[in-house]
Amino acid sequence: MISHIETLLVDVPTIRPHKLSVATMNVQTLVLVRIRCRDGIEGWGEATTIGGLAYGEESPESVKTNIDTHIAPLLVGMEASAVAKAMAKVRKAVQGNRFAKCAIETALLDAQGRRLGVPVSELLGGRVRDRLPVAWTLASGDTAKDIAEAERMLEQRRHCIFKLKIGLRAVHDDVAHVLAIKRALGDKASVRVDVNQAWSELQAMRGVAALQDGGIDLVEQPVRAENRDAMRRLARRFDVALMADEALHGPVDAWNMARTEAADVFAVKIAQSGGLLPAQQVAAVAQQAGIGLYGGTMLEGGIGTAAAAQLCATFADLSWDTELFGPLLLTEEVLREPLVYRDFMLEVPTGPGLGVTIDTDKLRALQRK
Ligand code: MUC
Ligand code: MG
Repeated sequence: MISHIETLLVDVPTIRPHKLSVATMNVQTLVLVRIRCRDGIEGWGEATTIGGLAYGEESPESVKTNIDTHIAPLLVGMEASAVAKAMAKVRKAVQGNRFAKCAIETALLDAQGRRLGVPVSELLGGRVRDRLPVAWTLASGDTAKDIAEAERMLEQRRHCIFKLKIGLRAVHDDVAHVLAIKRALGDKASVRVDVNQAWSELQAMRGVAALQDGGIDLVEQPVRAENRDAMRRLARRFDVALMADEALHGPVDAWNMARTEAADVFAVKIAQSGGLLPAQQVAAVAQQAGIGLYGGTMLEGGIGTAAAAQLCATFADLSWDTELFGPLLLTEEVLREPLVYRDFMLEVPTGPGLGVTIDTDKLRALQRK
């Protein structure tokens, strides 16, 4: 039986400013959820977003308030091992709030995995892989710094796929920045960009053409999420892979994007999808439609990253890799044993549940009072 649900806000400085078109991050606020059960088992989940309300319509504070006030009371007293039943109740009673739902579902699955002695990946049908290729985001805002950072990552064999955050500057300045990095790295790396919705369709036509000519492998969400028609026209016009990110708020969006041929690749994110199970449905739609898969992140810490890794391990086809590097962008680790990044890969934890142990003393110290 679910006996107690607690939410914590944890503010962690980033290792350097992380510049997106929607926000510059110097701190990441992790929203962590702990579910305690009558049988002594507990589970953890995470609902982290980017830049307060700059990225999505849920803020860390709204996630906490809505879980504490509206979601937890629905669940306390319910059977903890009936995860689907608990989530059906939440999905029926609560509109939207996909990040909050993701944290709750993650914590319930973590607890259930621990109860049964299996990793969450086994509850999702089982693994196809134990290691995931991980991209790194270059977003210092400075071309020379980004090149030096990429060279370091290649040398350390940590990342050979780089995603560049653009959309803040004029299109030709952004393109010059990206192509300078691509020229410096050559064939040693895959270079991709994320515009985070910043371009109009006309800007995108100019920008994507130049990026494609310069050997860039993928362009992520160049235009507004709701402008599915522009995405479709861009996908049809260019050969470079076009990826949907903010446009995907779960399986219904996935189906509509697939039906209208509005993307070549889906960034599958557990939080944006509303949980691991809905994210698995997003992936299923993609696979049926011949759309490529990419394991996306909201720059979560160790708990959310482990959860996403458990899901991505179940994808038969993961042709566009993952970007599950969130913990590496943060100055503080909330896990007792950090996730293992080695040889350009993240190793998917093999222990029960999410396969990670929380450092509760550390968490108490970091927790927002
Ligand atoms: C996004 O839009 O993809 C993922 C990696 C990163 O640096 O930012 C996030 C958000
Ligand atoms: Mg993105």
